[in-house]
Amino acid sequence: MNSPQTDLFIDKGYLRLEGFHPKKHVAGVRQKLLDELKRMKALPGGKSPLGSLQRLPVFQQIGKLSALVKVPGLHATLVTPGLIEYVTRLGGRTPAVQDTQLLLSPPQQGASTLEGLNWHVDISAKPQGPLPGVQAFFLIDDVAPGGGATLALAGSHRVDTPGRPSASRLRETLKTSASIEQSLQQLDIDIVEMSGRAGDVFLMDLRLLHTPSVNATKNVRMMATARCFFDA
Ligand SMILES: O=C(O)CCC(=O)C(=O)O
Repeated sequence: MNSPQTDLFIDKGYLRLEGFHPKKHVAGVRQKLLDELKRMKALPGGKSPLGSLQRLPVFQQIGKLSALVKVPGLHATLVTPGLIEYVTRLGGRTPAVQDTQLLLSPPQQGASTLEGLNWHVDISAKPQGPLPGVQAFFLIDDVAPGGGATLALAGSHRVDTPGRPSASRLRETLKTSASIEQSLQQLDIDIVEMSGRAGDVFLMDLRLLHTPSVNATKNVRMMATARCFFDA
């Protein structure tokens, strides 16, 4: 990893690593997911659990669908020694890595929107403190814009520090602004959509606000995530 990349991570709170895993490397996981989804659809007597997903709120559909499918070897395939080395260099020490979770979204959940999303952070940590951890997001299949990829707010890990917006102003903007993207630009905060190609990886400072998004495409969104924590 070169220093401009480290600088970008420190400043924006994320890195986009295009083709980090060769497409072939994730193809087995993708195929297994496609087989599992096909098997569930074909269950006799209308017993497919996929039909009942549509009755759930959009973001609950993700947790439910992801829990229905198991892929042996998922973690070892995605969280490779090379990935851990990358994260170790960002944090300056070896992380404790949680098990990898699937992030699957059903197709055609509705129209893409920035309204009503579930912006959150997974831990509470000081913006001026050391990096508490890194969350890795893996693309198992190509994910088009509007295809349900995770969204993150670049720069939001530094709220309440000099020259950056306050946490309350940012939250208010996300809740009440009529044109969220424009309002965020005025705060020097960019929306990062983690769309791209199978094999791409995003590394995100755990302090960054992020949210699931609505999958407006005809394809299942196939991603996975693993959280890496540094000791305080
Ligand atoms: O489904 C998603 O893309 C969001 C994932 C998320 O919010 C998380 O893993 O903390």
